[in-house]
Amino acid sequence: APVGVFDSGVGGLSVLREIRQLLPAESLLYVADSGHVPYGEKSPEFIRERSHRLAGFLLEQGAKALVLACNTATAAAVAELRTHYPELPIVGMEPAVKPAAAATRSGVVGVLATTGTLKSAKFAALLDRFASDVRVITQPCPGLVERIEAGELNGTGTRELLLGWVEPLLAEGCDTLILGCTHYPFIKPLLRELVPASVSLIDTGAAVARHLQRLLAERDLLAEGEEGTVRFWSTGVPQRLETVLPRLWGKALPVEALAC
Ligand code: DGN
Repeated sequence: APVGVFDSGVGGLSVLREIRQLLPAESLLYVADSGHVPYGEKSPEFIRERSHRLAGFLLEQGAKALVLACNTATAAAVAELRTHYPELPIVGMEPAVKPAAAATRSGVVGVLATTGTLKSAKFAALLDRFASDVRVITQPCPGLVERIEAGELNGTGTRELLLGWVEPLLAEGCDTLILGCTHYPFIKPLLRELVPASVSLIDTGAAVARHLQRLLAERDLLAEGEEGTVRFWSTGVPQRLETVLPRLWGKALPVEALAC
C-alpha cells in the first residue's frame, strides 16, 4: 500500500523527496491543495476542514500512512486527525526548535514560518518545552509561499523579501535559522547567499522521513523490493504543478485533477 502525503501546494515536495531518498521502495501519493493555497493566513477551522478532506481522499486511495507535509496544517489539524484515525500512522511537521536550541552558539535562534504556524498553540508548547535556554525570534513570511508556488526561487523580488526578514534577525545575533515551512527548503540556496556561512539553516524533511520509517517498521508496513510509484494530484490547475515538477521533483510526471 502507498504512503499518502499532502501540503497546501508544492512545499511538501521538499519532504516527499526526503521520503523518496530514504524509502525508495514506498509508493507515494501526493496531493497539492493548490486550489486553496496559501494556508498561512487562513483560519485553523478552514485548515482542519481541508486536512480532513485530503486525508479522506488519500485513505480512499488505499494509503497505509499519512504525512502532513505542511507545518501550518500540522499545527491546526494533526491532533484531530490522530483522534479520528487512531490506528493510522500519521506524521506531521514541526519547526526544528529542539535541534536549533542545541546547535546555537550565540543563543539566538530565528524561526521563519507562516503566521498560522507561529500563532498556534502547538508552536507555543514547542517553545515552552525546548527553548527555555535560548532566545527565539519568530518571523512570519507572508507572500513567500506564493512566490515559491510561482517558481520564483531566485528572483530579485524574492531576494528582497527575504533580506527584509533576515537582516534584522542577523542584527540581533541570530546564528541559527529554522525553516519552519515546507516550502522554504526550495529557497535554501538563495538564503545561503544572503546569510554568513557561520549561520546554520535547519529544516526537518529528513527527520520526518526517518520518523515515517520508524512508524512503518514498528507496524511491519515497510515496502520492500523495487522502486515504488508516485502519483500526483492538484486541487488547483494540474498544469501548474506539472510545470514545476521537473524543477522541484527532478522529473516530469503527469498531475491529475482532484475536485475535493
Ligand atoms: N507548506 C506549508 C507549511 O509548511 O506551513 C504551508 C504554506 C502555506 O500554504 N502558507
